[in-house]
Amino acid sequence: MLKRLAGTFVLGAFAASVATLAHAQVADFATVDADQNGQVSFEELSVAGVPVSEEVFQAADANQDSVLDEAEFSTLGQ
Ligand SMILES: [Ca+2]
Ligand SMILES: [Ca+2]
Repeated sequence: MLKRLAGTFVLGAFAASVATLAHAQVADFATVDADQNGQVSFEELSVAGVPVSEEVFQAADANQDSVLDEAEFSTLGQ
């Protein structure tokens, strides 16, 4: 019983830390925009280690120009 409770607690703590990390990475547009051109490409996201799938990237790219501006970037993960 005690062992089972401890396992649940560890899993919960792990999930919380992953969620915090993902949120912090997605929020920092200037860091992800490696060439500082005001737009983030899918490649820049990958290099920055942001866990975004191609489907999520395309869904966030509202004007379909294959890059995310800061407004489009802010919709990632929402
Ligand atoms: Ca860029
Ligand atoms: Ca765009």
